Amino acid sequence: MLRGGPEDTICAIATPAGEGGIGIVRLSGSQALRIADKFVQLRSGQPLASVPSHTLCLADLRFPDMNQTVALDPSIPKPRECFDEALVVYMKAPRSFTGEDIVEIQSHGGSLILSLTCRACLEAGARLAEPGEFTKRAFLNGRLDLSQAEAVLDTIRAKSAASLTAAQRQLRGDLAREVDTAREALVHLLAQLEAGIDFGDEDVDIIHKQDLVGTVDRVARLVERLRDTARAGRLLRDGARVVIAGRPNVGKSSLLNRLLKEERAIVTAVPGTTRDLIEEAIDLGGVLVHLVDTAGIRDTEDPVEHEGIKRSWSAQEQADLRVIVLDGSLPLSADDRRLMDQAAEMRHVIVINKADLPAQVSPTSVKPGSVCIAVSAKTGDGVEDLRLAIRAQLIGSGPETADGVLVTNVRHQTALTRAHESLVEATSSIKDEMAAELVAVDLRAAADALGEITGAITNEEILSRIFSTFCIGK
Ligand SMILES: Nc1nc2c(ncn2[C@@H]2O[C@H](COP(=O)(O)OP(=O)(O)O)[C@@H](O)[C@H]2O)c(=O)[nH]1
Ligand SMILES: [Mg+2]
Repeated sequence: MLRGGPEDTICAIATPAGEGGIGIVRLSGSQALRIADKFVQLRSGQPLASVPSHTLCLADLRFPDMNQTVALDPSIPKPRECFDEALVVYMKAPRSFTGEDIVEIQSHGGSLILSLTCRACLEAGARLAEPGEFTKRAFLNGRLDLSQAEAVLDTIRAKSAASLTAAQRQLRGDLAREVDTAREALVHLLAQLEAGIDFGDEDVDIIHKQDLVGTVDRVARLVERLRDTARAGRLLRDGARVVIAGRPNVGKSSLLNRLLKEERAIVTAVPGTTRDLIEEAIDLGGVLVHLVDTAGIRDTEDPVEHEGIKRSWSAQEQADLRVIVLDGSLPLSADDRRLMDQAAEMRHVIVINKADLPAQVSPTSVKPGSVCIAVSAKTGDGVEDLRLAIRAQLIGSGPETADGVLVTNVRHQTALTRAHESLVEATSSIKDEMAAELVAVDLRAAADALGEITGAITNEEILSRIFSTFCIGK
């Protein structure tokens, strides 16, 4: 079978495996109509080609009397009779997802029906699509830039409202627009600089140093702002790990249960009850959070508890945020201090629990500069404030996360970092009165790094790395 040719007409089952009310097989390429015509018979008796584009038509699916044996699953005999009825739509190029002629066949969602439909496509001359090939064609045909193509996958995989919003913004081209603005400013500068280089530096001063510094600085700040959204963006996309830590019996497991709104972890008055890590996901205002309850930190002789405490420390190290729980009805201990000190350099929230009991710890007496919330896991008081505090610590509450562009993709983040480094280099070269050629090299590197994000600069290796992570049929 031929592989990889962009001129082939490709087909794939576009709906997930298993049974469903409907299932869709997609055909894309110049031969889509001709191939569909071989096994799709419209009830109206018209040929599919004569129906206006983007119109759903009722049709029967039936194998023609052909003897080819390009079998998808040869163990299944080909039915002689019509094997399903379907709604079929033809989308004429370029007004389709891929920018090519597309035929979508919406049959009943049984795996046998869908594989027979695919088999009919193959026998009529299509080949099976590679993972992500439809989206790759959309990119190659200019329907999407690379960041939008990646957003297709993020959209499909989104598990929380916030990650879906970020993916949708990217899919609509918000990131691409910002990146393009920055890149175009650099390309414009480069043209001016290169003109200056060509004329020699004596009498034609095409661009003033002040203008040059000003533009590079403006672009550097834009790139830096985008890059700095990446941490929050990644947390929004993948979810955050929040680890609840503290001494035994301060109420960590009670707090986990409160946040989950279910009795997930065992709560007892016996210190050292929780020994293994307990992990559950919650939705914190649209942000997916993996909450982890841990063993209480103390000195112990018990080998099982000791292992649990080791796991608690390593979970704390890997956390995006630590919630350090104190028992507010008892004076602070050395272990409490140690936990807070260890968390100081990381994102953390301090919780003074058992606020329903007479207080021995006041918020002002704990760590200055730390966010500190009084709650009662028993009554639920303060738990809502804690939710808000955790969310704010994770993704901030600034305008950039509220409605701006978020960088959620590591590939974009590293490209932005490289672009920024080159711009910093360029700035210092300009200030040091270096030759224009040297400045141009850095500006070119920055422009190219930005171009990688949208795919203005790309190569087959980058493309296959990106699209191979897609599912077949997307
Ligand atoms: N009065 C009061 N008791 C609490 C509160 N939170 C937890 N406890 C009690 O403290 C004990 C230890 O709770 P637990 O959640 O198992 O603590 P952990 O060892 O930190 O996981 C249990 O008897 C809980 O009922 C609270 O907010 N107020
Ligand atoms: Mg516990």
